[in-house]
Amino acid sequence: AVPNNYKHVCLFSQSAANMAEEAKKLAAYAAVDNHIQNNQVVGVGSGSTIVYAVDRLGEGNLYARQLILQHGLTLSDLDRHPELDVAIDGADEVDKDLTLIKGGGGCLTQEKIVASCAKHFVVIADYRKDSKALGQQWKKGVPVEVIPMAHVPVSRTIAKRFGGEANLRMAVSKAGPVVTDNSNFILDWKFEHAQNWKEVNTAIKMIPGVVETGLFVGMAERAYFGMEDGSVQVRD
Ligand code: ABF
Repeated sequence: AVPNNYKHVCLFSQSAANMAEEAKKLAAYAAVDNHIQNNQVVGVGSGSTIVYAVDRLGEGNLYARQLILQHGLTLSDLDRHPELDVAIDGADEVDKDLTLIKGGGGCLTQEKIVASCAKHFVVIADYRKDSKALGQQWKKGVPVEVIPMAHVPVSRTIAKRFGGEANLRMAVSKAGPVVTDNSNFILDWKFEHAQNWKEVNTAIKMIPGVVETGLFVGMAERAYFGMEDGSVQVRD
């Protein structure tokens, strides 16, 4: 038998999950409605929030819709469209300066490339991603994509120079490390205190073997947060 208090816990978490899903949708719809016009080339990332943005794109007679129909979920690629009108993506954490932690899903490098190719980069997130200081929400730290043979020296260098620890991300099955779309590994750097994120991002990128970091500094121009009360907050 399931104890009564357990049922209450289940009910509560279910409704919290629904609220977060609704918040993701609000943010995604607001971003698409405010930033996307017909015949624009739109970059999208990964995660569960961006799915709502693609849904919204599909409702109109937009270029992305035609591409979705023609090519399944592959919208296009940067060979054909190296310049994007807008990129929309989720994030693991967004601070007051629009500095982001991304890469919880391991796609940080491709997402950063896509964002860098866009004239406008817009973030969509539910209220849980809004952070007064990076590290408060996303407890797993900053993801860093590394060349597999370099993961040990890179991990040691990051810990020595910036403090904390950088751990190899393992597959849920624990069978081995997570392997990215680029055939690399991910280190999750759990930092101990706030840093100058711009400087740290540059410094980590200079370590031989580092491909990219999940720190997005000075890239997002606006974030839409879906809130618990059904409103959308905008941060520029
Ligand atoms: C991508 O998806 C990643 O950079 C980020 O880690 C994650 C956010 O996922 P979700 O929208 O499911 O919270 O944007």
